[in-house]
Amino acid sequence: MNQPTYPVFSEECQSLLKKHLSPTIWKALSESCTKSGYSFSQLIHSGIEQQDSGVGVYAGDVESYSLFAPLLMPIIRDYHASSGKHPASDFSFDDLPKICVAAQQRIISTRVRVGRNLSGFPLGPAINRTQRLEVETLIKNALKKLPERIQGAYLSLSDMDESQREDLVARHLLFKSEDRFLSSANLMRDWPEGRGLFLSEDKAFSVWVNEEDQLRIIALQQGGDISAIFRLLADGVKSLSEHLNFAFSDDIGYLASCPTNLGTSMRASVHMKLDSLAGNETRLKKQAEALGLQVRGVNGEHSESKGGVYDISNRMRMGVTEKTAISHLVNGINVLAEMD
Ligand code: ADP
Ligand code: CIR
Repeated sequence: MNQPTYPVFSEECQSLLKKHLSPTIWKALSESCTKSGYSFSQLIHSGIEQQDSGVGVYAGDVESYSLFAPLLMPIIRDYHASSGKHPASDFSFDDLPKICVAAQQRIISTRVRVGRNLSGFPLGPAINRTQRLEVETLIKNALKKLPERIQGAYLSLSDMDESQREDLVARHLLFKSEDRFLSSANLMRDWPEGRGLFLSEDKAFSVWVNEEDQLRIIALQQGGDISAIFRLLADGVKSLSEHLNFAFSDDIGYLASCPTNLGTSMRASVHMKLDSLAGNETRLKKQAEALGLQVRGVNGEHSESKGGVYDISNRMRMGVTEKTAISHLVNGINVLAEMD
C-alpha cells in the first residue's frame, strides 16, 4: 500500500483541519487505523477534497475520538470554545427567556434537532451495509413505540418517487440526496438504501434515519413558539432513548460523525426575515458570530438566503446544556431583531 503523503491545502482554505494539523500530528497518526477499519486518511479526506470546508473531518466510530484525539480534540475545543467535561442534559423549558416582539414578527418557523447514533455500531462514515440496515430496523422498531400524539409513518427513501422526495426536501422535512461534503466523508455509500424519514401525522415531529448521523430527531413548526417546539423534541428524544442505546461519552457528550455535533448534538434554528441586516451579509455574519450564533441560508448548510430570510442557530453544541443553548439562541435573536 502507498504511504499517505502530507496533505496540500490551498491558500484560501480556512478549515480547522488546516489550522490544527501539524507535521508532528501527521507523523504520529497518518498510518493509524481504528479497529473497525477507519483510517486517518479517511478522517481527513473530506477536508482535503473539499477545501472550502469549515471543519474538514468526520469520525468513523467511537474509537476515532480517542485514537485521533491529538487532531480532533484541538478542533473540538476550537469549534465549541469549551474545555472540560460536557454537562448532563437539561431539556427543561419552564423559565426559558422570552422571544421579544420584534423577533417574533420576523420569525417564520422554528426547528430544533438533535443528532444521535447507536452504541455498538460504527458511525456513518465507517458503517457497512449490513450494519446500516440493522440500525434502520432498530430505529423503525423504536419509532413504533412513540407516544400516541407523535405517532406517524416511516417512509423509506428507496420507496419514494422523485417528486415526493423533492417536495419533502422543499418543505424542509427531508435531507437532500446530494451533498459533496457527506460524499467525501464516505457517508453516501449504498445511497438511498437504509435511509428514511419518520413523520408524525401533523408533521411537527420527524426523524431522519442514516443520513449524516443515524438519527436526527427533529421538531419543526411555523412561528416562534420555541418552548412548545423544545418540549415536543424532548418528548420524542425521551421516548426513543427508552428503546435505543445512544452512543455517549462522559467527556464529550453524544457522539456524532461531525465534531461540530458533539455534546448536546442540538441545533436550534429560526428562519428569520432580516430585511435591513440582509443588506450586508458579511456584517450580519460577523454580528451573529459575536453573539455565538451561526447563519445559514434557507435550504440549510451551504445554501443561500432568499428574500432576506436566514437560518439563525446556536453555534456551540458542546459544553452547554440543551436549555442553555436554546436560551443563548433566544437572547441572540432578540438582539439581531432589535438591530434590524
Ligand atoms: P441540520 O440542521 O440537520 O444540521 P441543515 O442545515 O441541512 O441540517 O438543515 C436541514 C433542513 O432543515 C433544511 O431544509 C433547512 O432549511 C431546514 N431548516 C432548518 N431550520 C429551519 C427552520 N427554522 N425552519 C424551517 N426549516 C428549517
Ligand atoms: C465542513 O467542514 O464545512 C463540513 N464538513 C460541514 C461542517 C459542519 N457540519 C455540520 O454542521 N454537520
